[in-house]
Parts: sequence; structure tokens; C-alpha cells
Amino acid sequence: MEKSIWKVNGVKIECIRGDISNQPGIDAVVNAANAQLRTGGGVAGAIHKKAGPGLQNEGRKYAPISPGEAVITGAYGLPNRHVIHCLGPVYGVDTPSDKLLSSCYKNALKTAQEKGVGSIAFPAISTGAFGYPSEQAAKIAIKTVYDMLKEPGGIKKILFVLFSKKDYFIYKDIIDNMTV
Ligand code: AR6
Repeated sequence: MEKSIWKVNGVKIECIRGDISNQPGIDAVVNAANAQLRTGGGVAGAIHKKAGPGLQNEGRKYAPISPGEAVITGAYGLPNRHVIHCLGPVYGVDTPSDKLLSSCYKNALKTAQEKGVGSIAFPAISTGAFGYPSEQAAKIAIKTVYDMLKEPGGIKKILFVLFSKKDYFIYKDIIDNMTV
């Protein structure tokens, strides 16, 4: 299997190629959500399809959310305990896009820690329909997670799940070149 692992303060940071809706063994998966927390294309489509209608029903209570925000729900038909929904910025429209994208990862991790989540999987938020260039988004995702791990928080594993081979190698190159 294609994967790359890096350890920071005892926390495993790993990237793999795969489908975010098929990550058994991970406590919480992150959804690249829309503001209404409804089903959609890409990640949101895959997550809602597997979770079933309960996810959208619960999401109604929290919608709408703003770019950079994260909310947590149950996972319903998914093989996980929670879904953490993040609304990424539409690249160049929701600004400053870099800070808003970083806030997604920060808020997702904070929310996860508050719920006692031990492992979390992220997709490449904003890099599909929202147009964020993959390499810039990957650098923000990895740097934000790394900075958050300087403080102890209970999370033991962070998994980046990339759909395309190209995105997987972008993450792998960054992770393989991190030295701590
Ligand atoms: N597992 C992992 N990654 C995936 C999957 C999957 N099953 N499917 C796609 N990707 P996107 P966004 C990759 O568009 O840019 C939705 O319609 C994909 O290749 O899901 O944040 C929502 O309803 C890309 O690299 O999220 C929102 O309206 C990345 O995941 C809007 O799109 C993110 O693509 C959110 O747009």
C-alpha cells in the first residue's frame, strides 16, 4: 500500500491513497462540507451516501456554518464514531483563504480533542469543487496539524486520505521532508 508516516510528539501522521468514507479503525472522519451540511459532490457525496439520511438530519441542527468552522456529529452508517464537518474556503473568494483553510484543520482538531477522539482522518479540504491549489493546501494542512501537536491533546493518529495519486505524492513529499 502507498503510505508515508511521520511521528511528532508521539503522534503518528500518515498519508494514504484512499476513500475517506471507508476508513474503519479511525474514530473521526472529516467531511469537506457545504455550509448547509447537506450531501453534495466529492467527499460530502461519499460520506453522506455511506452514512445515510441520519447524518443530514443531525446536520440541520448546526447549519449554516461559516468558512473555517467545524462541527461534530454522529457517523451513522460509516465505520467511525464521529464525522467532523468543515467548510473550507472557496479559493480566492472566501478570504484570506490560507487562514480560513488553516482554521478548518485547527477547529477540527480542537473539536476532536474535546470529544476524546484518538484518531482522525482528513481529506484535502477545498481542493476539489472549491478550487484550492493542491500543493498550497497540502502545505497548510500539514503545517497546521504539526503546530497543533506541539500542545498535548490526546490524539494519537492523524491520517490524510488522498483520492488521487498526484495528491498522495504531494503529501508524501512534504511529510518525507519534514524533520523534527
Ligand atoms: N475520499 C477522499 N477524497 C476525496 C473523495 C473521497 N471519497 N472524493 C473526492 N475527494 P471536494 P471541496 C477529494 O470537492 O473542494 C461538495 O460538493 C477530491 O479529489 O469534495 O472542499 C460540497 O457539497 C479533492 O481533492 O471538497 C461542497 O459544496 C478533495 O477530496 C464542496 O463540494 C476535496 O474535494 C466542497 O468542496
